[in-house]
Amino acid sequence: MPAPALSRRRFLRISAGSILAAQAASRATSAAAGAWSSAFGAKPGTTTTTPTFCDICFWKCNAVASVRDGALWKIEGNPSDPLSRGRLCPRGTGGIGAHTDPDRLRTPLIRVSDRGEEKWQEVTWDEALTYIADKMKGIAERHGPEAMALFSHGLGGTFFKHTLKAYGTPNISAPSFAQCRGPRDVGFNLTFGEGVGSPERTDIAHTRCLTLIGSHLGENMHNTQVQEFAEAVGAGATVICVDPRYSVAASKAKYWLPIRPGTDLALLLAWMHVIVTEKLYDADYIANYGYGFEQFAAYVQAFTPEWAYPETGIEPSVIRETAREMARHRPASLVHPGRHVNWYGDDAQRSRAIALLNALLGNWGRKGGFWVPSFMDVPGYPYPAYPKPARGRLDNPDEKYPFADEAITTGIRNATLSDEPYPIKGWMVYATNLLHALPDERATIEALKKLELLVVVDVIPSEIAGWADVVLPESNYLERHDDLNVEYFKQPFVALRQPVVESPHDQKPGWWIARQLALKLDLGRYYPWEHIEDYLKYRVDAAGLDWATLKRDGLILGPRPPIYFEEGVPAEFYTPTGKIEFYSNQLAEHGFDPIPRYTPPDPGPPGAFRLLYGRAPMHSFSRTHTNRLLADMMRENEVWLNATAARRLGLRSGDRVRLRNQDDVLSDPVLVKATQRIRSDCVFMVHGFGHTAKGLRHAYRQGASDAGLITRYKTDPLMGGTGMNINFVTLEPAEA
Ligand SMILES: Nc1nc2c(c(=O)[nH]1)N[C@H]1C(S)=C(S)[C@@H](COP(=O)(O)OP(=O)(O)OC[C@H]3O[C@@H](n4cnc5c(=O)[nH]c(N)nc54)[C@H](O)[C@@H]3O)O[C@H]1N2
Ligand SMILES: Nc1nc2c(c(=O)[nH]1)N[C@H]1C(S)=C(S)[C@@H](COP(=O)(O)OP(=O)(O)OC[C@H]3O[C@@H](n4cnc5c(=O)[nH]c(N)nc54)[C@H](O)[C@@H]3O)O[C@H]1N2
Ligand code: SF4
Ligand SMILES: [Mo]
Repeated sequence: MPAPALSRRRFLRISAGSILAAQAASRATSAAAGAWSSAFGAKPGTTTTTPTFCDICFWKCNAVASVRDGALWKIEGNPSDPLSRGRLCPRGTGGIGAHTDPDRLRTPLIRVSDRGEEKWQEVTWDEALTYIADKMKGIAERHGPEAMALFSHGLGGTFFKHTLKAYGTPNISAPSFAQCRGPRDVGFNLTFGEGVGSPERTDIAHTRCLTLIGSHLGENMHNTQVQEFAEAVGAGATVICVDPRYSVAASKAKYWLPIRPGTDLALLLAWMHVIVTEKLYDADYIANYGYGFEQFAAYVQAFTPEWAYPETGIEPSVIRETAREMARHRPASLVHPGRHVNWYGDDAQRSRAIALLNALLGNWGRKGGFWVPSFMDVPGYPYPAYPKPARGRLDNPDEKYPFADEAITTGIRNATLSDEPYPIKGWMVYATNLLHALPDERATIEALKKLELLVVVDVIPSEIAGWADVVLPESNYLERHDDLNVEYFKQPFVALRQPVVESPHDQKPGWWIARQLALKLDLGRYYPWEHIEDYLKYRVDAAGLDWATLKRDGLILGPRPPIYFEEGVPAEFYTPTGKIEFYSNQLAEHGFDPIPRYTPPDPGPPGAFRLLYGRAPMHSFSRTHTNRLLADMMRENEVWLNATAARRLGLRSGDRVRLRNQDDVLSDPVLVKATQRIRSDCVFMVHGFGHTAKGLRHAYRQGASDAGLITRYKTDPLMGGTGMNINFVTLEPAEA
């Protein structure tokens, strides 16, 4: 386990009393917007609207869904929502297509042939859940309940986590740590004593200078961030965009730095060198709040822009100019911490360097930098205590990764493959397509083959569902309740997801599935409530909030508390020294570099391109490609290839190629996009395409899968994250 100080987090808590005024205000808004009523039992010719929150990604924008003549008609942003501010992203608006998707899972299925052959028998819920419960009881008897693991992504997993904890396993994990934001939060935690959270605590709206290191806002469609980015650009903020690719964000930038991939840490050290040697940093802020600045200042002396130039390919004059520009605007100068940061295996240290650069700008707790979030105090449900597992978590044996403060998905996979530190016999997988989300698909398949039980809860017949023994079809987010969203934000709120329309077939909500499974496992005492509304109402009442108001408005806002040091938020840092740690004793004690050190990336085989990947505005991960509305805007992905390199290879835009990686894995055919918008040492593709599950009729073999080519990864020694930008490909023409 990490040192206790590392995971210590304190936030402002907002009590129920202070909310009453805000509630009155929100009632006024919703009365003006017309009262929202339930769509169930709606008469023909009528339109009903129901507030809920979106689940096409994890941003959880509050939305208002309209049902006209009994059919889902449109979904819009909820005007009183601080996240969406009344506007959804294209994916949220296209959520209708998730409800009407003809490829959806319709009934529970049990496998009737070999794993992965996707041959099923339709069964009743009772048959499916009895089958699973019997298998789980057998696993618990023979191997202990810790031999079941749960992979679960998103809020919908709440009740599966509850059932699995009641069953007695500590092995619960999500790809959001070791495949997404883990290194960033560890790097910031080591520096400021807190992570950046989700939604990120970045004050993009008020910044005067925004530095983006790969964060491709505009393609990365996290709603609030994109809106604030547009505002900042509109207000004339300087944008510095560091990306090997001319991203949408780069097109808004004053400076585009097309960096050699994998060398960002060299650039960060050189920027810090300039800011320190030219004394451009916030000296008072550092004197008050910094620890180990002298050692840090001495350390960065060596990293001149001239040193960084051959590494990064960025001219020394540009490094100096951008460093000065950044410093000129401090503290309203923000170096975005990014989100998906598992790139090269040194990611926690790169993220720590980003944190240190921000610290030099004196922007933590300051307007235009990082605000301090708060949340409303909503008590949990008073369940009986969970049984104490006989064996601890197995994803990080002997604390090999001492700063991993969440479970490591790939650690559970390793344990499944090696039976060390103890065997894993069953996986339950909720809302995560592990074959697209985890690197090294072959290792995942090997692990799946070893299992005694694989249960997948999904909404479409995804690749991971194709390997399951039992597939459970969940009601879509527009058709169900989930747990409350108690949001940590600059303006805290509590939000309700509630059904807008009925499930079209025999799908069931997650809470119902998890509860029925618990009953079959003789764990009924963990579900004293019968319907989720009883559970939700309990929590809302216990928080002193009004259930009827929440149902009607979809969210209850707390008052906007102070969010900056200058507004009176105490400047506290929850590191071991209570200061911003320019020098980290914790890291030194564990044998790591106390100040980040740069190691050049592996250049890869001659003639090969580094494989980079990212987002498209109209798709989420691997989950939206059967959504007919979203697929209409983008049916397949392309491989971005530098135009000069394309000419050399005799390729043109619109040609179809296959990508072959360093381990001889060949992709499906994919269109070439020959463009000057990318460096000549890398290619780029949008993640999540190239589906191979046969039930995904509309998405089947459309485009190519980046995940399939990510056979290698480099593990972050601090926290176990999987750096995935270390694969290389060559291109060959696809046969007609
Ligand atoms: N190669 C590669 N790997 C990556 C990434 C990458 O860019 N490239 N990105 C990484 C990042 S940043 C992240 S956050 C992760 C994301 O990883 P995941 O969260 O696993 O993302 P998806 O691939 O969309 O898989 C989600 C699955 O949940 C299902 N689903 C959708 N809605 C529901 C629902 O309401 N109920 C249920 N039960 N299931 C539902 C979808 O059909 C899909 O099968 O992937 C990581 N892995
Ligand atoms: N539309 C849409 N939006 C999303 C999502 C989605 O699925 N769809 N997913 C959400 C989630 S969970 C996440 S984590 C985020 C991920 O989005 P972000 O955190 O913004 O970005 P990444 O996926 O890390 O990075 C992709 C960008 O990094 C660049 N890049 C690659 N290698 C390097 C490098 O070595 N150095 C530098 N400087 N840049 C490099 C790529 O060219 C690309 O522009 O997006 C979120 N928003
Ligand atoms: S950012 Fe888009 S997809 Fe994500 S929750 Fe908001 S509207 Fe939905
Ligand atoms: Mo992510």
